Amino acid sequence: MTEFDRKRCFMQGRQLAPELLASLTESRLSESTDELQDKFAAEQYLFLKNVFPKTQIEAVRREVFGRLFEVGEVEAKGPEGIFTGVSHRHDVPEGLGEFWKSVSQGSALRTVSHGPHIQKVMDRLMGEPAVAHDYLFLRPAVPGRSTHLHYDSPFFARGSDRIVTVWTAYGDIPVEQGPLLVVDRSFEFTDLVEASQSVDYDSNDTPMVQLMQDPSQLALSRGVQLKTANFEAGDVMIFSMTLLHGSLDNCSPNGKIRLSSDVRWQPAADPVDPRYVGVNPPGTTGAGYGELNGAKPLTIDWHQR
Ligand SMILES: O=C(O)CCC(=O)C(=O)O
Repeated sequence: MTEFDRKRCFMQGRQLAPELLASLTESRLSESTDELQDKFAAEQYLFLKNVFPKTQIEAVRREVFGRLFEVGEVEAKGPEGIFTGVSHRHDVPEGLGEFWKSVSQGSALRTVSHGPHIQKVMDRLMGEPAVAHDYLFLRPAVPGRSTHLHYDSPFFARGSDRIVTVWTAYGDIPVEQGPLLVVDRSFEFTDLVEASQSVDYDSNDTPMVQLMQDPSQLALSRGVQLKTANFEAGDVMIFSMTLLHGSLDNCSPNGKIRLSSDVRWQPAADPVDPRYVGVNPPGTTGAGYGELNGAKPLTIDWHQR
């Protein structure tokens, strides 16, 4: 396991207290299904190492950064993913939403995010046939971007109550480049969990569900740790709707973009929220792929929800 530098973890410009930080528990697909299911039940997450081969991850980087190169956002067509600091994305004739839909439906990306390998993993972990939502949240995070702490349940309050998030690292993402962070045992914060479960987020008028509180203060007051890791290309985090999570600030000094996707999976036997299904999924608020942070030119700040 690569230890991470606890002094290099920031969220929204605030340095996280090094003594509150700890490593995510690592898991591997070579462990037995029982072991993996027990670990998920105990911690409500699985940090699965090396799920996808580097060649497939590289293909995703080439595909996505190739599209961002077309709109002037990255320096080269290849897999490097270095932000230029400018964007011509507003000029695409099809509009921002259609542009982002086509990037989000790229074949190399979908081969990883929705392909037979992850399908087998999710069938196995769920212990029954699983299905992925078609709607995919692709996140190219330039330096300065991060996601505030939140639970996912408000966005997936319809359909199945057994949904999980599958977050995939498309490239090495050391802590200074803004990987995922979870608040350990936050499924036990009954007040916060119940508050999040009372919200069915469906429009921009829904009150904000992200927590603006300093993550270190929150962890300190609840007596828990903040867990993250130096993610490697092809690592996957699977977590429940009742685990508080966000992402670290991307602090790359050379403009390296953090690339990840998150997709929801659920038992196929359960009803699926129609907002997240199909070639033109409406998305959380009905604005399709255009409502996502990823749909914004990389020069524009992310919204909070
Ligand atoms: O990648 C991020 O910045 C946030 C991911 C997230 O919130 C999620 O996967 O639910």
